[in-house]
Amino acid sequence: MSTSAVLVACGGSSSSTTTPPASTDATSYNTLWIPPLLPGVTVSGVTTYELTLAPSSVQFQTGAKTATYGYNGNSFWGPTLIMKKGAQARMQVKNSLSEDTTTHWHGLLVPGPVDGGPHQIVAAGSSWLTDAFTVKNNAATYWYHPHLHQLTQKQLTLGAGGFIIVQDDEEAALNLPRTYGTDDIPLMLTSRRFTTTNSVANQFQYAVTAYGDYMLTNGVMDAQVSLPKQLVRLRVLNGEIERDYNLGFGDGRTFYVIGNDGGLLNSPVALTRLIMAPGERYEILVNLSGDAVGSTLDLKSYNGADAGLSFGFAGLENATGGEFGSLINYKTFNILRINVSSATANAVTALPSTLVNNTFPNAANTTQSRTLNITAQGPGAPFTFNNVGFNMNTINQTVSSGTTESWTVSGGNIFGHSFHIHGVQFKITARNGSSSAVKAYESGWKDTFYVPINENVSFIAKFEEAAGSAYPFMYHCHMVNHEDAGLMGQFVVQ
Ligand SMILES: [Cu+2]
Repeated sequence: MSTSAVLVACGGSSSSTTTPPASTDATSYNTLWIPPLLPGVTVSGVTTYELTLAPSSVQFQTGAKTATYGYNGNSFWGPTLIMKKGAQARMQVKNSLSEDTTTHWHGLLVPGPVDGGPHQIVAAGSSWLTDAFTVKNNAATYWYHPHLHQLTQKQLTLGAGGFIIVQDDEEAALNLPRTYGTDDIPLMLTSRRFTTTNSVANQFQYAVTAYGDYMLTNGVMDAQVSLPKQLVRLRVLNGEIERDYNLGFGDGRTFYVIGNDGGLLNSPVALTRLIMAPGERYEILVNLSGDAVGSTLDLKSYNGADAGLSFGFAGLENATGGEFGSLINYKTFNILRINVSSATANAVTALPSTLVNNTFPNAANTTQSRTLNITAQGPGAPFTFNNVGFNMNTINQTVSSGTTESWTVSGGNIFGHSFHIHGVQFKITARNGSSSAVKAYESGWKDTFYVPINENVSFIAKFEEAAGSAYPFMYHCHMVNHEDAGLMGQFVVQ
């Protein structure tokens, strides 16, 4: 069976660009928007993905429309890029904004000049075409978003971002749901606050807060979707500025993590709650086979007092507004209303017992260890790594190409954070020094992780993508308000 044929041949939602509908009524629902697919244009064996970032607007609230950014004519977010492992690809980004941007391919194994970090500026009105690269990533869910220093929060808040789905032969050989928009659903989770004139609040560096008041699922408030009575795959991205999610279903049912940021797990992991920090992706399977057609099920985030979370979890603050509050902080809130519909032909109904056979970097080959402590000079002061704020002209770490390193990131005693590193997929080896404290559901390839307050996380990675000082790789907190304020460093691989 051809994965791509199935994936591309799905329903009408994949071929049109639609505007996320508005919601003013929390007791009614709006249809989930499924981003259109962008398979790229293949010439002489190289597939080019063309993106154009432009201003747009969305009727989120009654009254004035909200000014937004979107790629390829979409009013918030962008198309889903489809790539095949082993193929040749290149990216073209046209910037139709009146300000500079960059486009980072979060999780892709590409060299520094292709990575789209803060140095790779696409000036207002100009275009950027990358060199061709080989798609080296495993089948998984990745994403793209702006990464211009001190404007990342603004541009992401306005809606600039999109999914990347990589396919490979191992994934294609498994009996998994993969009909995009039908039983294989991308879900981008975020929230926004609006000003009295319906502008998106919190766009700018040092904004009063990064928390939104209204949940947006694929850019849609109060989203609902019809899903067939069978095994369904959800590709979940925490696309937030700052909020952590603690996902679960309204009836407490067990679901299954099958994939992490950079690939499938060795086998599915059953659970009822899943914590996701900004930037992380988890692919999950939920079994609707036993649900009645016409019944409903809610995907929720359990961020309230009764969820067993501890201080430092972003969104647990007990306030409805202000710098550290939001209307959906410190509570359970809905992410997606699911309406169960009839099963499709050839429905997948059985959970695979095993998935892929991952070979992770060998700890015995580690030649260098590094420690990054998240530090702050006190409440209100920007977070830094090892007391050094980000500087575009400072290379903070030098990694020897082809070597395996062990990094430990310590979260500090102020807040929990989300750590992301460019240019590699890694394996989490310990939490607080304990390998057994690594959760089974995060045992796969990762590029982003949650580091709770007063805890540390260790990982090993083999650094095989090159990056020089002109276009170095970044490591940073993926709470982009923290990143913009300086919780970022850069490294070369040479
Ligand atoms: Cu942070």
